[in-house]
Amino acid sequence: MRIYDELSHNYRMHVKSRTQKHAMYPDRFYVPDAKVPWQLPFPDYKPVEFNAPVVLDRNTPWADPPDISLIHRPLTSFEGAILFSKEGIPLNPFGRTGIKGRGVLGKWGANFAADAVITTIHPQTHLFRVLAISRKDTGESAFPGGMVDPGEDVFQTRNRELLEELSFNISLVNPVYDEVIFKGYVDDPRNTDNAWLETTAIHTHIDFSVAESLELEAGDDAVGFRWTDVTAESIRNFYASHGLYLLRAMKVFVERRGAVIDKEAQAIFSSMHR
Ligand code: RP5
Repeated sequence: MRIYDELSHNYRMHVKSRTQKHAMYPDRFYVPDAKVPWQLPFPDYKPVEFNAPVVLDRNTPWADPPDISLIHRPLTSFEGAILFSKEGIPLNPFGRTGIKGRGVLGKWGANFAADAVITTIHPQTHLFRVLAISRKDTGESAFPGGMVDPGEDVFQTRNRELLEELSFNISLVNPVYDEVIFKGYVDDPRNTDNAWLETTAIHTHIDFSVAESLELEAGDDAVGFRWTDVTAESIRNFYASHGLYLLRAMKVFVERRGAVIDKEAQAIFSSMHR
């Protein structure tokens, strides 16, 4: 299967949200592909409920109260109207995950994040490179990013996370391009039936000379970073659904800017449909 079709299929079926999990989580109840949508009956479905102690702690400022009736903000999603259980609990818009509760996520329903997709193109190889961090929790390559704090817009979150995770002050850089390229569900291993990640991914393309001049240092949730060549293999190895957003970002960029890119990227893009 071609990489874009493979990643799109896995994303729509939220394979990682059903088969991977945070280290603290109990095993997920097995949800076969055919039983993912809530609309399809699954009378034997008995997922364990899990809420991390920090999420239940009243002194955790970023966590909602366990009693959902005490929440007064509207529960929203980039994916449209949220379904609710009979008890008034929000249901994951992509379907069953095999775990109930909020896991390690603070908010009932969507937990909103912002991600920085920073790319450049090597002038000799014409390979796309993307700035990837190694996540502290899983060790996987991921975009720098994090949760949107109250009162922040997504650009402020993106800028703050770049400073915290890479000591990168993006406001000092003159980008070729800086645009929101994705808003929606993230197939994240922390997702549960009742709490999940949604993100706004912002694609920033910078000249190679600018990329080379950056003095970056890993910090906070990032235990390392590197400029990663974008190949089919590196795209597949990205955390959550970050590889899919990266593919989309690069394709849109190439179409708009007519950039010279390497043969592998051309082959990948020619297999993508809008
Ligand atoms: C991902 O989790 C989002 O796309 C974002 O990269 C990240 C936010 O969570 P933390 O990095 O703050 O744990 O799903």
